[in-house]
Amino acid sequence: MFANKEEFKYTFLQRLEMVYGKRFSESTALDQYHTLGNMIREHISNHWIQTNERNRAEHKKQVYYLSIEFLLGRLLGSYLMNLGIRDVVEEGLKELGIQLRDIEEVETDAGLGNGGLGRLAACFLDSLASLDLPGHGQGIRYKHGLFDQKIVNGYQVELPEQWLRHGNVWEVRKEDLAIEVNFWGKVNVYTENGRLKFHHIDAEKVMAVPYDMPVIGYDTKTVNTLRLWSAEPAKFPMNKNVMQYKRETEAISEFLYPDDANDEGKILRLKQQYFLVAASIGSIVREYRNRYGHLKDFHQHVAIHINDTHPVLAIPELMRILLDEEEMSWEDAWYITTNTISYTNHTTLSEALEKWPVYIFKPLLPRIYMIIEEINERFCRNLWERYPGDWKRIEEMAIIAHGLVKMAHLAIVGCHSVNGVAKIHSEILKHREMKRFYEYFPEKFNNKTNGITHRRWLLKANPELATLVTEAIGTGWIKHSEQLIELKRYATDASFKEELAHVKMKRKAILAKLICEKTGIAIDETSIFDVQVKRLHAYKRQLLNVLHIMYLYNRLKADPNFTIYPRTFIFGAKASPGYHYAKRIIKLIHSLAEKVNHDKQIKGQLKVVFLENYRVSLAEKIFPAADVSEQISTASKEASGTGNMKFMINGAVTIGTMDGANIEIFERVGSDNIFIFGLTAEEVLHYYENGGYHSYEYYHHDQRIQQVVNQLVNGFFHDAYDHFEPIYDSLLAQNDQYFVLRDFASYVEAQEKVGTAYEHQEKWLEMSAINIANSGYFSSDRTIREYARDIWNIHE
Ligand code: 26V
Repeated sequence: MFANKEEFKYTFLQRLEMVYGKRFSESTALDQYHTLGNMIREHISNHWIQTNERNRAEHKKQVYYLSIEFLLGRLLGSYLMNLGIRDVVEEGLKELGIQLRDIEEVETDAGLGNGGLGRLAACFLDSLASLDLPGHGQGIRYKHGLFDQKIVNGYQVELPEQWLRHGNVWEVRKEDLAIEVNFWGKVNVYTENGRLKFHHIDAEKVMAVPYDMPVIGYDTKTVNTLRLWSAEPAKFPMNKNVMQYKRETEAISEFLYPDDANDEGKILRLKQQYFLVAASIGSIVREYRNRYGHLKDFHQHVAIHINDTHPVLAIPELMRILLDEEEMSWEDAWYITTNTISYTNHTTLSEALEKWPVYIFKPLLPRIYMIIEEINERFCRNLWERYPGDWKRIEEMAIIAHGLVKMAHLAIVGCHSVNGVAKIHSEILKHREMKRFYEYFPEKFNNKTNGITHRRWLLKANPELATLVTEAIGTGWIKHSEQLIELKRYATDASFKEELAHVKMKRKAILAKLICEKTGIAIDETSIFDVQVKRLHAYKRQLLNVLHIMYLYNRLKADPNFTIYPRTFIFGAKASPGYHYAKRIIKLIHSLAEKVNHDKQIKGQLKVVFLENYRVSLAEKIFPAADVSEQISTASKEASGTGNMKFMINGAVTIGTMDGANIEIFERVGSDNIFIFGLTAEEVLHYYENGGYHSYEYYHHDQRIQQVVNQLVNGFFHDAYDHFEPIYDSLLAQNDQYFVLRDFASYVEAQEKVGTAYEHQEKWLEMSAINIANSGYFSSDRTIREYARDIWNIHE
């Protein structure tokens, strides 16, 4: 089918006409996309079947990565690339008068995630398959992914996302493999043959129907599976309003992160979490029983990884099966469960640490709650033995306390491994956030610094740069990212640097064109492209970036002799729908853009652009064009960051704080090839613990700060009246929790250095090349090898 161009063209045309019942000349890009999709699925189905057969025959240990988010983005392009058939398809289509790129553009992103955690899951799937490891994803098939962002008059408006509107060519519905999930009802406890028995009765049943998607590795025969679960009505209950039951059931897989401000929302979130877990564990166990008959050696053949605490109910759910269905002793069940499951923490922000009220939890999941109570009791008893009389510590560490179930505590107690996602983050977990747990279970804690799939983020997203890299060092880097280090010797090679400059210019021109189409803003392609793209959050400090731009603008206005190297500041960010502060920052960026972009007096030295609806497919167009990567979170707050790695591999130079993985980037490229500023994590944490920071003093003593902060409320932004008052208050009245004013001067200084460095193009290109050369470490292949070796104990 894809052996050569002619064969491809023949099959493609035949299929298209057969399936759509129309002539090729009348077909739309969408018809063509679906035809191509179906051909690819057919093409890989043999490998998919064989991978599963091989896994069974060889009794290979299987890994299941449970995640509430999978931010896959578009799939066509990466399938073509990984299968090595992109050229044949592209050329074949060209002869038919079609651009492959146009077909790729009709695919809607699979945006079943929010940010870093979900994209990491997607990168991990790529690396697992590419390394020939038997690792599969399990998640929820949300009907609507993360909302579509529209900007209206500078304000964010959210629209439901509709990725399934035209169907999903990559999935296979497997109704025969559905799993029944139980909610509500009560538990009958009785004794039979001297054993306590638990019978869950009057439960409301929901059917979990799996949709399988193939995960194709790069240049391998492995095809793993991403299984996404959809909630459907089971048998309609007699005693309930049928419509209500249908609505409530389908709501489970309707939206990613439904608003949980009220109890109704909280119930839905908890339902989603248990739904994912019960369906996943149910199907894993069923398959295992079919193969091995019993679950005694389960942990030797299965590893289950939970991506943050959202799937932490995997612990009590597996216990339930081993206790109630397999009739194991508590000790045996606990041994198997804890040796099967492992956990990654992705944030220390307290608002993201999940705690569920008992009054919601207990009625919704009565048997699961009983098991958690038992886990908690046994754990607290052990603590009492170890720390007799230390009530305070036990209360602090308990899984259930003050009417709340603490999901992170359950995860640490019930897993054999707990890891953070960058060195500093893992250290903060051990010595601060989870200090008590580290003292008790030191052997469980470890670090796995995040990574990205360099195939999507360089080979696919930036073919121009990929070609240049390959011309210099050969193709080995595609499978062995560490070989990128060989580029180091080209960092001083004039002709390589010239080519590098050329590639960057080309990518900047592409982005400039897109910006003009989307926003109407004409930008100077030769200006510095200074980019901050990520979720909008106070700790990520988009505000610091904005205040710096305001300061530059003020200076340019005040002093006609002051000039800067022209800069284009590019933003992309979605704010959580209920996060009003973040939404005001989006408006602020727009108000600033309005002001700056139309001011003739500054002679085009500054431009501000906000790109709407930031998502994976847009990110793939932004990273290749960036000169400067903004990684400016308050030190200690960003667990790792992975955008920083995507910029780096595309040759952007970082301006950033010593936070998350920035620190490890700094360690690799050295202080000459990164712009570091601001407080260190230790200094920030010291302030938090001992006080001593008074933002007003910085405001008072620094004219520049005073001016920009005042401008938030003095009518400078006349289109927004008092809209920015809460931002003003956060900086002064609320004493600037994220140290924006504290780091301002240091940031300005670092930005000046960036500007100067860019003027020395030769040196800048050397920095850029050194960043690319050192990015190999940040491949998710390296991360996954570490998980496989240290946590999952699996082998290729
Ligand atoms: C929490 C919440 C709470 C409110 C509702 C929506 C929502 C969604 C997600 C989360 C957990 C966020 C955790 C997260 O995404 N952490 C990011 O993980 C990346 C991968 O490890 C890491 O690079 C980022 O630094 C970290 O912020």
